[in-house]
Amino acid sequence: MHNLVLKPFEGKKALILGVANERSLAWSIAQHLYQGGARLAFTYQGEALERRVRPLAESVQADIIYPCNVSEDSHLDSLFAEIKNQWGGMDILIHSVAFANKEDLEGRFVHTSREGFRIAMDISAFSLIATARRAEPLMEGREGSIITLSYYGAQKVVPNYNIMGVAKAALEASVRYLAYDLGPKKIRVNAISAGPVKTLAAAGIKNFKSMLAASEEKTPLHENISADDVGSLSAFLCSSYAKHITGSTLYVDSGAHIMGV
Ligand code: 0WE
Repeated sequence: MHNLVLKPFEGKKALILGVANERSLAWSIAQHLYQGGARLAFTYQGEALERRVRPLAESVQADIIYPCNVSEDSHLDSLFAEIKNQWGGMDILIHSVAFANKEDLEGRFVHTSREGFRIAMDISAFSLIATARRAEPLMEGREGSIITLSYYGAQKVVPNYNIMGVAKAALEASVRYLAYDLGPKKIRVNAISAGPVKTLAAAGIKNFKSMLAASEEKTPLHENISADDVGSLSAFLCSSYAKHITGSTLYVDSGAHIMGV
């Protein structure tokens, strides 16, 4: 039996991609890791987001705050070089990044363009492979944990989620193949499939408010989740309590995914 560990992440180094503001799921994950004693690194994309991310990162004494566009191999190379320089290695990778063109998140899926498909798959799915590949040598001998964020639209049709559903399906499958590849290195790879939360990624999505209301109705627990629920599941997944959990997609959705009608 275990005792409860007060600082489960003491001495651990965590890289977090995808904080946009204080409502971000990635920010809640960061706070849980920080409270557990981890040292943190953050990335941001562009100056507008830098102004949001920098104060948050400083409030948790981040060691590294670095620009990174995940569609640029050169950005990823310099990010991981910086981590190797400053930390010598890393233990935790949080991938909380997704993008599709706004016009591909409404209307008919059959109208998805080649370029819209490419960009959604590149930023939302390939970026996990690209970051995991660079994290692998830095996690050598350290029992690493990699977590990405998914959504139920990967498994079943959610109207208007469209190309993001296809990208999240590719992401969840990538989690399994990465878990297989990195397993011998004792690196675990998992996805968290979160219920809808009002974050920046949800802003500007048509009828999101009514979706939240409908989703609350339909869940067995009759309540929507919060970013904090994603943070606490991440803390569990990064801890040794989850040492034999890999390749999984875990739902934090108040039970929504078990429902038929
Ligand atoms: O994965 C997501 C959304 C990710 C996302 C959000 C945006 C908004 C701004 C990806 N690309 C963009 N592109 C933009 O220009 N979610 C799980 C939230 C979400 O998005 C939906 C949902 C839900 C839930 C879109 C349609 C229907 C449901």
